Amino acid sequence: MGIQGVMTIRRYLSGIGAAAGSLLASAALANGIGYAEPGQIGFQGAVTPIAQDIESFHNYLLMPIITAISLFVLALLGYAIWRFNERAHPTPSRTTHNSMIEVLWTIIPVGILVVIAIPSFRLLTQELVVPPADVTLKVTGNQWHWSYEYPKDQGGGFSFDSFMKAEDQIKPENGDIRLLSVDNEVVVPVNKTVVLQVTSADVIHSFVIQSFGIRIDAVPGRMNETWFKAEREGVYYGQCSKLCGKDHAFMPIAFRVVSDDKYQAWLADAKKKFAAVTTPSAISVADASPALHN
Ligand SMILES: [Cu+2]
Repeated sequence: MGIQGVMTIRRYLSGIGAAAGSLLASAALANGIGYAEPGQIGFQGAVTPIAQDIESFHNYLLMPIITAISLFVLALLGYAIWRFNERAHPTPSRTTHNSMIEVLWTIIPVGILVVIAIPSFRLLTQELVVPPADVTLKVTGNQWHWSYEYPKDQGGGFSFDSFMKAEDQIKPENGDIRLLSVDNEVVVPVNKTVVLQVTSADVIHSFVIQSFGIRIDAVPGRMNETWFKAEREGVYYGQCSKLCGKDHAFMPIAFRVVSDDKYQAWLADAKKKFAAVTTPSAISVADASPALHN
């Protein structure tokens, strides 16, 4: 083969490389940050350290182990079918015990579980040990919407309900997403530790925002705490993740992460806008008896 041929092959190979590269890049881009793309496989883009750790724990530890075990079992199965079928192996062995193999198939799985457990517990500790808060928010699940309260000592002192936008209010040109956008978004500052105190006014709901790596149950009569520190501005969506009644699928969560200045400006506006409503308990009374609410 002459130099011409080598060049052609090289061009061809680099073409394949570029195609594979752009395929990979578009696959990575297909994962929406803050919401799921149609046909997406894998996690929504992570914007907190915890969400990044969850993602790498899954991608670089769990997936390789699961894949290796599945391939190993498949190979064993194939080997047994090929080697020990009746035609290939007419007189079967009468062996019932083999101490070596029995010790191995106990020790090796235990070893694998320990390898998984150590980083898993480390991750759980990070999630469950709540650091000192820059902003604290009370989140209440209701059938079927979320309400949020900003405490007074942090410049808040108001609360509001957040309902899913109806189909006819969705404006894709404004960034609205069907079944996810809400009338009142929660606004929080970027790079600040936000602690959420989560409870419910009626049945058990579950508060989840994938890109923040948070998932916590909202249980009536109980307060659960979780936290996040978003490192990127943007709008991040979540959904109720515990079957809570007929509109379970229609009580989305929308958090807008903004710069500190924008957050302070929003806080000042929101205080006026939501001044009429004081506490979530006042909201639930108003919901139950509209006649009391003027
Ligand atoms: Cu719910």
